[in-house]
Amino acid sequence: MQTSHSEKIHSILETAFMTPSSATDPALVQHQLRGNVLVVTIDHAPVNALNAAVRRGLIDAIEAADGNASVRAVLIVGAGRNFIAGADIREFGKPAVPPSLPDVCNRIEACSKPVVAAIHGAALGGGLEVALASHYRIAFEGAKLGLPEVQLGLLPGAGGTQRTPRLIGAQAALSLMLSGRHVGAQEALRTGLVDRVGHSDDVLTEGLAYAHELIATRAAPRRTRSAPGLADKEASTAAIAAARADTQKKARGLLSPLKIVDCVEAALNLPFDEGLQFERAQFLECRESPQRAGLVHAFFAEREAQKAPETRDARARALHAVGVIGGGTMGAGIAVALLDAGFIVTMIERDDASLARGRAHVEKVYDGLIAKGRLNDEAKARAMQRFSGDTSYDALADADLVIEAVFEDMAVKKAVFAELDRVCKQGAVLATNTSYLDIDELAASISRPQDVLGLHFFSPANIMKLLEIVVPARVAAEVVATGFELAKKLKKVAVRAGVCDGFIGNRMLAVYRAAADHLMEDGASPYQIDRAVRDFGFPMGPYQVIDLAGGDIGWAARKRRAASRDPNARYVRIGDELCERGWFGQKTGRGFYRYEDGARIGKPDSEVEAIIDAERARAGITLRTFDDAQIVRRYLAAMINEGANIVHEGIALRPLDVDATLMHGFGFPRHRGGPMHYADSVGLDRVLADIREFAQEDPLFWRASPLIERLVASGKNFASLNQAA
Ligand code: 3H9
Repeated sequence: MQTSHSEKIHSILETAFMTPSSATDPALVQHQLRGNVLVVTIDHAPVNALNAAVRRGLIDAIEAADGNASVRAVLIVGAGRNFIAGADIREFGKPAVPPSLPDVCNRIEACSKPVVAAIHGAALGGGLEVALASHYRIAFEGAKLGLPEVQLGLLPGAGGTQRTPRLIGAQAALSLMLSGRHVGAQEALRTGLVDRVGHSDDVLTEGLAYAHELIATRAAPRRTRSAPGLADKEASTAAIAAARADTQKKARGLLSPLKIVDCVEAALNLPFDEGLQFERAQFLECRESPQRAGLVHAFFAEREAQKAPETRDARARALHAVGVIGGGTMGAGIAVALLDAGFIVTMIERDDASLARGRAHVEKVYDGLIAKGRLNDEAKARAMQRFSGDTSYDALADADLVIEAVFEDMAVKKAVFAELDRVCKQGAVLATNTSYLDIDELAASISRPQDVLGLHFFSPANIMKLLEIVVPARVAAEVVATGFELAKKLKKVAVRAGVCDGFIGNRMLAVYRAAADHLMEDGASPYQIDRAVRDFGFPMGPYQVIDLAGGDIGWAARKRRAASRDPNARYVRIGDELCERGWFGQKTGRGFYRYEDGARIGKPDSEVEAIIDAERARAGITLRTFDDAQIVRRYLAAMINEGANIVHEGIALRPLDVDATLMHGFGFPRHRGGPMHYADSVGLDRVLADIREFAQEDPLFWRASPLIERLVASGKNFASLNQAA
């Protein structure tokens, strides 16, 4: 459908008698008289974002419509796959260029001829606001309408907060703007966001037919500013109060959600133009905030991270059938992620009993979703039809990709890979889900190292968005490209990582957790550390995470690494002490917290505090107090410094890859844009000064990254490295 529409629009653009709408950029908005309808086409690839030239072009087009007596109606359409994806996000943070989008929307609304918006694909943010300022709206099947500004730290700032509630009521408008979710054409029709749904493939023809119908019935411009959606003042007041109470609970320091509620209140209580002014002031405050900068950085970082050099240079191999080795929590989660993306999955386990357990793990994930009402039995049955299990590797002969998720032990993994080498067809991608083992060594152990890739999922693998694509030295570019293609199909954020202990995420985790341990031994309680980290914006503090994942996992890793640890490096034994008592966290009812009667939220434990005190005494620590800000400074400095080392060594391609990793795999607050963006926002020189100050106490742990030193010396920041790949 979209192709035919876009082809049509482009063929119109190529015809004669076209009037460029903007002297500065003639191609972006075109208008052409088709009979008595002025067709205004926005053609700004890839998503018709409303940059200055498009805004100017829209005003010119409406002026042209008003000034031409032959024009009886206006039809606004988007070329390509979308109507309009919103304001041009790349313009934020740069000097504003007139006309502003609110002025454009007001001009459209003031047009003396009926204006129809024909919506296909995305009509988001400012794009939907253009449609709301139009007088009539038709949305086509497959359209995505929404006001997602909140996800960028903004609010709809081109009349959206004033027009939407007038059109669909306060409650529905608040729900749309506070969630940022997209709605389809049918739902948009039901809520009153649009007037009709278009069913044909031909947006232009059906849009024109609608415009002609309006002309024939002498329909007048119908301005949303006068729509009656807020007529029931009592219901609107109640909806606003409820949204405010809910948002106060959930917003966690975010600026724009409460401002959205304030704007809807202004829509209810103020005349339209005053409401617009109020909205503008709130919008500008959000636009200038560091939260907006962080969230826009996050938006681009997760898209840029997908553009590894191999995805440009090589073609992905075809993927249909996938094998998963191991039916534990990780293997089952990976299997579910694959099934959800439509793959045929074969699970391999060593014997029937293990296979039955693996299958049960997979079913348990689906049953959990059914219990929460997110899935029905039929959908589960459909997914399970594509699932099979076997105890023989021979069942993988036709697999296009195999992902092993067995025990973290090099010898065990090598044995698995030897089998894969034996049975898999030529060209199959052989992937390991190892968290830290040397994938170069693993690849070198078989006859086809060019096919070996790291695919590091995070638990629960069907939920967590992050997928580290770990690139060993001898892998073929097309195998790496296949990893990125898989991530796209799984709807994951893929980040390219080099081979090292822990890759990007877990390597950083080890360091900032050590910084937390040092703080704890020096005098901060784990409860204070968790609170300070949560208040910064992480969903959980480090000790809550340990209790959730199981303290025994880190304990086993520490024991494994004991022999290779630098004997001069500071080592905090508190975690080991807890594990020696069998306190592994939630699953054992005790860890850093106490979980009474299966509670998921732990309570501080005085016995843990006594153990910490004893360890402090044993280590001869002179106790100090830290305020929350000091805790966060150390925690973040350790994270940023290791992130810089990772970029310096080429393990991550750019700082933005580190940001995407921490945001999608480790709960780094999105509105702060990831640790590297955060470092830039506080000033890299300040971070370096912190590291140097902390180094006076522990020079071994706090060694400033050469990359930070170099950037500070040359007056640059991490952002300056994000362009180069
Ligand atoms: C707003 O409107 C404020 C107003 O209320 C008030 C103003 C006064 N600008 O995602 P994709 C780029 S705030 C600039 O991979 P898809 C994107 O970076 C805005 N660029 O494609 C990528 O570039 P590249 C509210 C944008 O098909 C390319 O387009 N709107 C914008 O998977 C393709 O993007 C939003 O928040 C933009 N607005 O998904 C909508 N949008 O090729 C944000 C995209 O160089 N956009 N790009 O990597 C989206 O949700 C998705 O991009 C969309 C397409 C669903 C449209």
